Formats: sequence, structure tokens, C-alpha cells
Amino acid sequence: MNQPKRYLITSALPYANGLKHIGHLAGAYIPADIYVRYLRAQKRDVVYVCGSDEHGTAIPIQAMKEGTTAQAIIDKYHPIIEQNFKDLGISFDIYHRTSSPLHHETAQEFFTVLNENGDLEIKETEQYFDEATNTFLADRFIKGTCPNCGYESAFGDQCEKCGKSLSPDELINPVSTLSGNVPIKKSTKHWYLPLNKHEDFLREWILKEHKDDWRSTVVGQCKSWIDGGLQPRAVTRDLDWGIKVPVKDAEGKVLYVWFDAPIGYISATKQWALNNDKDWKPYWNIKDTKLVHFIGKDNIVFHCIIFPIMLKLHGNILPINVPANEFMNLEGDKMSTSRGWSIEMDDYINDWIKKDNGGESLADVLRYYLTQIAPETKDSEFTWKGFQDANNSELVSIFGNFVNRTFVLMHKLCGGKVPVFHNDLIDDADKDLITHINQTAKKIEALLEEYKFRDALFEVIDLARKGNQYMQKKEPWILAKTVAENPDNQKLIDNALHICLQLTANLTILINPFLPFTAKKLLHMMKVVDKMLEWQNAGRIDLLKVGYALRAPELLFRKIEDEEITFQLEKLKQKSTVNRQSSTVKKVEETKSETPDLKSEIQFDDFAKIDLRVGTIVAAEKVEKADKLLKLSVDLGFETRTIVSGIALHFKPEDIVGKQVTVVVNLAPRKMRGIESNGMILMAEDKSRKLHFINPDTKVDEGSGVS
Ligand code: B3M
Ligand code: ZN
Repeated sequence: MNQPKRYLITSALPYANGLKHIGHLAGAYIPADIYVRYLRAQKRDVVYVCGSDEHGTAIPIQAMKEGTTAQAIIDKYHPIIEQNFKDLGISFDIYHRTSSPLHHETAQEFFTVLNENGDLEIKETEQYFDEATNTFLADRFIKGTCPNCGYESAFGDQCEKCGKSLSPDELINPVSTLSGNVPIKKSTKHWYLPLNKHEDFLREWILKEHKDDWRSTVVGQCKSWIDGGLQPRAVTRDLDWGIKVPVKDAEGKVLYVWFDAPIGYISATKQWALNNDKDWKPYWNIKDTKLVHFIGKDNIVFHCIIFPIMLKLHGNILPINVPANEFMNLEGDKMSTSRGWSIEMDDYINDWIKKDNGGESLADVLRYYLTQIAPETKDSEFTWKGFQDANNSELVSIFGNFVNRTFVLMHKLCGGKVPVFHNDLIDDADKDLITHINQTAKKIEALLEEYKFRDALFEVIDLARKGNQYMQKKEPWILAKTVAENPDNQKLIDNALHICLQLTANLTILINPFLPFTAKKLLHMMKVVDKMLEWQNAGRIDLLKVGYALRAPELLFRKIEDEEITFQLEKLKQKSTVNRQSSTVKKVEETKSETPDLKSEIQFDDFAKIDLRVGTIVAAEKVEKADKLLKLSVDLGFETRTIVSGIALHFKPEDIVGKQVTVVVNLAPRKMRGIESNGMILMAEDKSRKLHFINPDTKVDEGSGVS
């Protein structure tokens, strides 16, 4: 594989209009940080940039809510968010601000180049104007009735109830949110980026070149945007908060926030270069740079369609990947700061990291759980119980336990030093574990290169689990009882602990990208320097020198008690009620929670590709060693098929034989636990997460089509 010369990694720039929650953290920051830490361990040339997004209507709107100025809002939240990321181990090379003069200059230069090259179109249109406040109304400052669902408080850019994207002109009975008055129409001039002119480029670049190496959720969203017909998009706004449009007759106009914000990645790189006496240009201009944007799914169109067009026109490189995550829900509902149904990073830090003795390891616990449930391919769910389980039954019982046993036994049975390995006594268990260490290191590397962070983390824990099994098999504490009679036993003890210590060193390297605070503690215990963390060391079993004295073990993770979880659940409930009571936009916010997360529009042809048939379950049994799976035989009239379905926690096999079900019959076969599944059963999931079959109201012939 040809190694890129340098990497420029970005995480979405959070709006500095309030605290950010752990859903944001899981979506765009933790995965990027894992990737960057891994690249650094590989000694690659990597710069990781981020910063506050300080423009757009979100900022003045928050200022109105808090009764202060936009400037005061960004000055309040920028440093808090920056510190929160630091406390959670997110290791940006720079955390910049889009309010900085350097950014304003950079964004203006960018606009000027596009404008002077004739890549922008100028259009005069009629837009809503509030005479009372003498301002044109940006999309969020105008409300009215949604033409799609009739909801009365839809915003000018989107209906929060049905999710439809709108333009202010589509609203029925529009009013200004600034004055409450009915706005008038007034003519105004704006600059547009004609996305439609770049359709061929996008089709070629995303739908052909990257159709296999980008996540299918990302390619799918791009495809539906492109197929839906791209329109020219205004890149300027009539607003007084933002970056001035750098053209003579553009009084009162600023750059659209989504035009300037992604350029923030470039200005952040420039500031980083200035701080470190480096050249920023190769990171944005030379093709052998690998640019990767980490974002949440709501930012896909901006990072995959609009910004790449801008980059292409301006002569910059394009991202090589945009591994966007889906959303993370919380305890059965959508996460939302405004509804109080969220866990802010700041709250987590105060409750778990600052309160706890040696609390940094609690930063790693959050990083662990958020990676374990990362919404890489579909929405996922944070529960406090899941958090507790991940800590208690994996970090404490598997990883921490292995390391602790190894250190305690090494001190007790080997004099606190790395024991010698007696080659003549090597056995199959030793050989297996050594091979496994080597293979796991390679596997993790391959997964990280493909942005599969969940799977990579699983492999690390699995390796620790193997370590425990090995220890259990070797039982050095039993051997120790008979060393007097059988002096060779000491050699066997030495061998076992030698390997366990080398495994500990490997686990340190492999866990480092995910849990950096834990890796640091382990280095301290082993009395080794950072250099050991270099990725090239992974898989080696000579990392700790024979005879080297190691420190006493420290507790890596502590148990999390039920009361702590109950407390958090209670706190969440209270917070959400408190917020709802104090909210002036109570109604809007509440309906928001009922708005399902709708998938993007598809064409009839897309739907028509799915072959749905009614079948009858004729046999059902549990799949061995898989709590969630049932193996079903489904009679489809024309044949009986084996289908593996993840419903075992909801139904007993004997209860569902004879039930009619709807089956996707033309889904490509998939192996699950060694069984080939030939189709998928459709299920409805209700609010309490219970599953129900979808079936006809009376029995029909097997094989009947559903459309
Ligand atoms: N501030 C939106 C968001 O936080 C926006 C991201 C900008 S990335 C260039 O979702
Ligand atoms: Zn609507």
C-alpha cells in the first residue's frame, strides 16, 4: 500500500452557542481522536484540527435567549467546550475559532477567488424583510405554517415537526420571530454557488470512485441529494453577525455560515502552522495528503457535496473519506440539549472525573462505552445500565483483572521483575497466545485503517480475555505451592508470567488510541517511556526486558455501583422536566421529541427493488451461543427458507411456530454464527422497544406478494 505523505484530520466545528453533549462526542470527536492517536503511534505526519463555529444564526439566537450579545456568547462557550474536550482526552493539535481575524481573512480570500473566477452566480430575489427591526429575515428568524404537515411553528429552513426542508417562501402565514410582525417582501441581491453545475463531478467522485470505500450510509445520503436534483445555493445572507462579504456593494451582508465554517479547517491549519513554525500549504494543496472529515450524519451534505465543490473550485485537495456517524439516542429517546434529554460533556466531567479519586480513568470509561456503542452503521443507544455493564464486566473484570493479576503474581512469585522465558519449556498454550498477540495487532491495524473503531476495540478486549484464559489454564498460583518438591515449576511460573507481561505491554500499545489515560498508567507501572507505544512494537513479545523491575499495580478501573447509576437516571429525569417547565417554546420543543428521525426520500424504483412476501414460520430454534438469534424455517409457498433473526429476546421459539410474517426475500444471503440466512423478517418496534410481527389481518397463501 502506498502510504500518504501526510494526514489532515478534522472533527466538525461545534457551534459555540452552548454546552455539547456526549452524542456529539461519540459522533465526531472520539472516533477522530482514536484514528489520530493511532496515526501518531504509526509515526505518520498528522495534524488534527478543530475549533469553534462562531457564526450563523445559532449564536445571535442564543444571545437573545440569554439576554446578551453574540460576542459574549462565543466568549463564554468557546473556552468551556475547549476544556471539556481536553478533559476527555481529545487531542487536537489546535482548537481554533472562526471569529479569529485569520479565519475571516481566509474565508474572504476563498470567496474572492471563487467570485473572481466566475464560479458564483449573483441573483436578485424578493426576500422577507421585517420593517419593525429594519432587517432581512434569515431562515431561522421566520416562522409559519408548514405546507407539508400543517404545523404552525415551522422555521424558514425546516419544519421541526415533519422534518421537511423548506424555504421561507413556502411557509403559510409567515411571521418575524424578532418582532412578531408580518414581514414584507423586499428585493435583495445574493451570491449563489451553482451546485447543479457540478453534478457530473459528484457522480463520478462519490458514486463511482468512492462507492465502495465510503460508508454506505454516507454514499446513500449523497446519492439521494444528487438524484433529487441539485440547486444553486446562496452563500451569502443579510445578517449582521458573521464574516463581511468582501465585495464593495455588499453592505449588511455576511457569508453564509456553512460557507465559512468548513474553511475553518483551513484557517485552523494555518494557525497551527504559525504556532509550530510549519508550512500549512502541503496539507491542503498536495494530493499525497490524506484529508479525512469526522462528522455526524446531519453534516453529510455540507462535507460531501458543498465543501468539496468549493475545494475543487479553489484548487484544494478533496477529502479521501468522510466517515460520518449516525445518531446516538439516550435511554429510549433522541438526545437534545434544549429538551434536557442529554448528558453534557461538562456534566459527565463534573460528576465522574472531577469527583472521583484518580478520575481520569473515568474519562476512559466514557470513551470506551461510546466506542463500543458507536453509531457507525446505524443509530445506537446510550443507557446508564449499559455504561455500568461495559465498565464492570469488561474494563474491570476482563482488562483490569488481567493486568492486575499479572502484576500481583509477578511481584509475589517472580520477585517483582520480568522473569526469564525458558525456551525449552514452551508449550502449545504459549505458542497459541503468542500467535494470537501478533494476529490481533494486525487485525486491529486493518480495522483502524478502515475506520471500524468498534470492531477494533472489541479485538483489544478479546485479547485481554484470551490472556485471562491463558492465566487460568497455567494457574501459576497452584504451581507455586509445589515449587519445593518440583523446582521445574518455578520455570513454568516464569514462562507464564513472562508471556502475561509481554501481553500487558502489547495491550498498552493497542489500547492507547482508545483509552489514552489507561495507557499512560500502564506505562508508569511498567516503568517504560512513551516510545514503547509506537505501533511498530505491537505484536512483539520482547517489549519488557528480562530482569527489569516493575512497579506495584495500580487500580486501572473501579467498579461502578448501582446507586451511581440510579442517581444519574434520576438526574436525567429531573433535568428534562425542569427544562420543559422553564422553556418558553415548550410546545415546539415537545413536538420535536415526537418527530421521528425520518430517512431521506427515495424513488419508487428504489422501493420496487424490494421483494416482500408473506410466509409462515414452520420451525424455530435457538442459535447456540447467541442470546439474540433464532433460526427460523419459513414456508414461502415456492420454497422453505432458513432465516436467522435477532428476535430471541422477544419470542420463545415454540410460541411463534405457525405465525405469518412478512419477509424480504431478495436480500443477499448473510452468514450469522455459521448459519446462512436467506432473507429478513420485518418487525415493528414500539416505544417500549418491544417487537411485533408485521402480518396480514387474515391468513393468506404463503408466497403472497406485499406492496
Ligand atoms: N457547527 C454544525 C454542527 O455542529 C456545525 C458544524 C460545522 S463543521 C464545518 O452540527
Ligand atoms: Zn411539517
